[in-house]
Amino acid sequence: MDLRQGIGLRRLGTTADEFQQDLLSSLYYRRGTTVESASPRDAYEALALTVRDRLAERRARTAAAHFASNPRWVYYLSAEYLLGAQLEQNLLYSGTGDLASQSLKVLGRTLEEIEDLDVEPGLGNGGLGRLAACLVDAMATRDIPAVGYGIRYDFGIFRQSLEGGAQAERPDDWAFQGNPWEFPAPDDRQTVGFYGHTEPVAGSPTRKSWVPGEIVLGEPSHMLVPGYRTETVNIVRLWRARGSEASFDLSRFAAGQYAEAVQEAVRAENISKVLYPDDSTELGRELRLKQQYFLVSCSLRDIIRRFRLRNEGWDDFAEKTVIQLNDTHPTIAIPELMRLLVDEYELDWDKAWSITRSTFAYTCHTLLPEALETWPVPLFERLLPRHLEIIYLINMFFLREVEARFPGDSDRLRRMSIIGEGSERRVRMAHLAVVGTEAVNGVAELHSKLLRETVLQDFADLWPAKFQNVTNGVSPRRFMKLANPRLSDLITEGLGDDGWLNDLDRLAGLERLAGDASFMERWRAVKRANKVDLAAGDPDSLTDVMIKRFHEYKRQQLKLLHVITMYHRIRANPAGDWVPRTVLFAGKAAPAYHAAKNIIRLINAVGATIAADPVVAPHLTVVFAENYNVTLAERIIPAADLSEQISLAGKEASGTGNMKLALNGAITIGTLDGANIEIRARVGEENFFLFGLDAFQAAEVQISGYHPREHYDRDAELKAAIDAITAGTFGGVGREVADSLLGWDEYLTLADYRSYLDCQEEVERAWRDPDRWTRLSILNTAHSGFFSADRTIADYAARIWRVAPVPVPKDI
Ligand code: Z2T
Repeated sequence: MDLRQGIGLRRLGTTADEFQQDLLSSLYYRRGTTVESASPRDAYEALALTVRDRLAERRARTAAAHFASNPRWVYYLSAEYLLGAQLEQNLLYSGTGDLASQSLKVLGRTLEEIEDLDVEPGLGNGGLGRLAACLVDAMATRDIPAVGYGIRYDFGIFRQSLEGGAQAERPDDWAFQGNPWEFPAPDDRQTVGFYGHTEPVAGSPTRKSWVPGEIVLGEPSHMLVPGYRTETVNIVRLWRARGSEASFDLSRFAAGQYAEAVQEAVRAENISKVLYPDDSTELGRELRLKQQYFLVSCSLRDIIRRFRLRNEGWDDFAEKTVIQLNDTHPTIAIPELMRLLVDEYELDWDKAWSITRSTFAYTCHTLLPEALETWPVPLFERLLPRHLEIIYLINMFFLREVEARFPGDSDRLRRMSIIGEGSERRVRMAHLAVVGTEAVNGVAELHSKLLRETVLQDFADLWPAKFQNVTNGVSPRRFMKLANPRLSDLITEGLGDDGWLNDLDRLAGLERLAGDASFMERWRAVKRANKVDLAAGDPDSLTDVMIKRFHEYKRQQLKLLHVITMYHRIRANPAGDWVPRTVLFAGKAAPAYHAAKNIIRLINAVGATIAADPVVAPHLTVVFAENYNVTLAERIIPAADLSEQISLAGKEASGTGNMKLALNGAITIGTLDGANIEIRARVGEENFFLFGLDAFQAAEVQISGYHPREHYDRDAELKAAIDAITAGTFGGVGREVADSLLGWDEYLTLADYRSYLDCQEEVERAWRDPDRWTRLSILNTAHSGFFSADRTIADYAARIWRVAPVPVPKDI
């Protein structure tokens, strides 16, 4: 690649005049309209293109610098990205916010109204997808040469609304009006095969030729991922499935068989049609496996193409390439790379295996058994026959290695095999991911430890050095600067400069202001103003938020039992000195997850009962905010006083909402689970509300036989809360919730109830002392700098990827 690629590129103007000229050019020449007839949408698109141009110029220089230095590249493979709205972020990262507000005046528009048109691409479910977005942000900020690969779903995560208090789902046609942030790259399209059969290759014992039965095109487009306060602009490349030209049957069309004429194309395009809306459960659907292979096949060929631009042969491939697998979703990349190397590039098996193993690394995001992906062997065999053969070979060599280390331990072989031999044979993707990678990491200290000691214990025995921890982190730009400008300005003033935005440990400097009366007063005023903006409940009430996907292990039902108990207490003593609270829930439930949807319905029924009760309503409000997404999170988090992180210990791998809330000065009430433990260790025990069983105790309770009814019988308030549900106090809604709590209570909700209620009283004691609360809040922010995604990326870069930054010169 020619170093001069970026030279001679016209630098775009940085004055208000020049920006306005470019805005008008975008409007006239790219939107094809005029100032007089420009709609708000035209203004939005013209602005987006003008801002995008500034980043594109940096992107061109980034590409030139990266290709010139031929570095080790990081490829992040993820089935999900929750990038959030792009306009505000790109204004910030290109430093054009003021220019944009100024220039929009010529169109008679304000930036605020234009920002409302910026739709977030909801290409993910929750934590895992948002983590991918925070990590690509931090990779660019840290000048790491990286590409994120994903799927460009036509429909993102469903839009949630409440109908009669129950969750209803509508499709999310996010790009219906176009997406100005995306660059199509049709020249880089790939073809992907499915089904068919394999044939032996004459003269080679290991090579096979795969004759697919279906061919689909993958068309890439990319979104720009700028770094903050640096020149680097990386990309996220998203693949969209298309039928080939041959998939349109002209003769059928001519015969009037319109549906049949396009059926093959429709089948192809269905692959990237919709994001599977399951957080932490696996459905095992054929289309999902197709999506995974589609992502992997397109991305690996693209990675090889990029490697070939700068290198010859295969000797340097692993040295120049690291591919991070975001959970097991892209794990078929391991047999796919083997297939490409052995069958197509004719490398011998051992050489191919050594390249493959040293190219990949795997991040695991769960411990829940139902979230560990396995695929039925017959399905695999039909869809990806050659990959199954390769997996069998990988497994054979692997089990030989185990046998050599642990001779005669057939139990161990059975446990560790990539093929599970239950009532039906299944491919265990997590096992494949551990066997085929150089490093495996969990996403918080406790999670990584439990991985080593439980689900992956046999593998940790065999390869102890392979297992690592990399604690998650979040983008301080998006979740502080953009989401909470008031607090960010105050922090900058307190610290003297805004260097903290890409060096988050500097927040520790706030510690000395935690007792400063005027600073505390202003801190409180910021929180109050954010609550006024959010407009959910009285801004002077304690804003208690539980915002995350709905899942029984996260225990929204525990929060609800607390709400019902508060309701009972207030009714019993209306004149009591109650701490006014607004309890805000937000989150989606997987559409087929009935138990979670019942909890949503019950929350709304309880909320309605409370709102209609003149005795209780002045003290307690329950709000359910519909359609939780990144945009809504950015509004709620700055307004939160109390952060609910109450999962059963040992179940939440990390959590990242917990980090965002702590950074914004919310105090956590939480169990010793996931990253809560690390948050508590950093902010200090006295600044964190801890309750409940720890992971060890929870496991003991479950092993020794758990009887939820014993808690119900013993605790009058708990009994009253559950009885109110069954007695119909909330309109008869939620009986299934009560039945499951009393019947088996898989996540020990009742066991932690009393401890949780006691802890909430501790919370109220702190709240009644505003200075104490404000101090807690400031200290939470001050000591959460570790949870920057920039630190997470520094850890991956040093310990897993072994890559160094490649700064992009301004004058390349
Ligand atoms: C997901 O969001 C998470 C784990 C999954 O396991 C799947 C999805 Cl879609 C397969 C979450 C974890 O539940 C959460 O604890 C963690 O913080 C997040 O991933 C990012 O690591």
